[in-house]
Amino acid sequence: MQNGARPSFYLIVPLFNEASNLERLFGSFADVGNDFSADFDCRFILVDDGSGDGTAELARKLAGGLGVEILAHAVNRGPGRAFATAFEHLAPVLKDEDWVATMEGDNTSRVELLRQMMTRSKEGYDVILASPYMYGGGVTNTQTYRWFMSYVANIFVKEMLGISGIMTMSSFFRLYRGSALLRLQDRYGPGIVERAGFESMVEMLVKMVHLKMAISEVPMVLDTTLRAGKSKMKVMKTVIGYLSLYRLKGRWRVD
Ligand SMILES: Nc1nc2c(ncn2[C@@H]2O[C@H](COP(=O)(O)OP(=O)(O)O)[C@@H](O)[C@H]2O)c(=O)[nH]1
Ligand SMILES: [Mg+2]
Repeated sequence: MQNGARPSFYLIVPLFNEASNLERLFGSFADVGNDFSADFDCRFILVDDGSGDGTAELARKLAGGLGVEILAHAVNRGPGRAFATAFEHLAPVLKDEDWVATMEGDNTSRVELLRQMMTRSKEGYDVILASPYMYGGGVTNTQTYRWFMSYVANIFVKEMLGISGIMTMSSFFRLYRGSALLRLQDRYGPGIVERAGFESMVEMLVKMVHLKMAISEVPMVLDTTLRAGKSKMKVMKTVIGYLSLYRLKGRWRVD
């Protein structure tokens, strides 16, 4: 998987019925390769989560020559399980000096921000979040009610978990230091996250806060017109998922 000499830059993307977004997504992989392949071996890890629209098949067709690995769940298990599958897959090869980015598969994660995220992380951060809710970020072309729900959920989750100083809790688009993921794996197991749903992104941050990791953010404007198709997030399931974190956060504490 690695040629040993250079650090790796891994990009993990969970996919559920994203066939219509794949061509553009692979274009983004080429952009990431251009930006990072001078310093890193770039590897793209896609996790197809039981899609019924031919996502995995199309991804295999488009993958040629780009350093893409496609992992697949036979049935839909949720984005948290997809991330756990990818982190477990990385566990045997991940090194301190590697970097791991995670992002959405619907082209709403703006990959050109990865350069800025990398610059920021070199100041010593363990994770950099792409943040629609910080100053300079934003959400555009989204129905007001959807934006409002997401905004309120973000505030509510922070209040519930007693976390302050982080503007965006739920974004998929992040850049992790390899050594930070290795510490998380050491403490919480190779998959790191145990929640199956969208709340797994918040779980990950709770665990990082418990381990006193350094977290920073860069502003991102989230533009949902960049994706083909609709959101796959199930609202009630996600609300229940967020609430379940309250019960679990104590169990994840480190002392
Ligand atoms: N593995 C997996 N990924 C999912 C699932 N639902 C959504 N995703 C992916 O998670 C990302 C975010 O989902 P999306 O539908 O864009 O949610 P939104 O951005 O909150 O509207 C996208 O890359 C989806 O393909 C799922 O059940 N399993
Ligand atoms: Mg999305």
